[in-house]
Amino acid sequence: MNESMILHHYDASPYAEKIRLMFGLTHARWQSLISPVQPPRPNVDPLTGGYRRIPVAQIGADIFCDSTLIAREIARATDCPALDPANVDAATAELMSRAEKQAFFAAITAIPPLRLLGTMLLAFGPVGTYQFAKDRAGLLKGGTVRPPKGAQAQAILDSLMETLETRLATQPWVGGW
Ligand SMILES: N[C@@H](CCC(=O)N[C@@H](CS)C(=O)NCC(=O)O)C(=O)O
Repeated sequence: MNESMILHHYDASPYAEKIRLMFGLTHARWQSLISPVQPPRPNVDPLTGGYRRIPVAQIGADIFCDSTLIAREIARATDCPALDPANVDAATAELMSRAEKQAFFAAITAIPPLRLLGTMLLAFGPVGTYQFAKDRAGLLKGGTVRPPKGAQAQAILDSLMETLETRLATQPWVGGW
């Protein structure tokens, strides 16, 4: 990349981790700007005009909202077309969709509630945990997504892991070339 990308992100974001791994794989130069885990995010809110997801990337005055667009930009800038989600085969696209939709929620709801609470209390403290839970509950409110719970969530994760195991048994990459 000529001009390095600024990534607005936070450690625990799996979507941001996907992008951080792409930086590592391509040896791209990038700059990190850590955001709070929930709005308000004074560092990024003025740039995104209401888009509230993480990660967000910035190159000069250009802002990239959504990890698919960010991945495409990294693929273009580093001449690594295999990283462009538009270039993956149908089976890999299906796997990505499972990982980013069902498994994204299942990874949280498969954790026993008390353990999840303990983890959040350690990470955010009591007030932060209340604020975080309220924020995320608000995100789901009124939406059509109903996260899987308990055994159902675990089954989704197990099935994803099984698919990954099967693929990696015969090829060095989960997808791409
Ligand atoms: N389609 C988006 C989804 C990103 C997403 O849902 N990110 C989570 C964090 S991993 C998020 O923004 N959660 C709410 C928040 O942080 O405000 C993408 O691919 O970038």
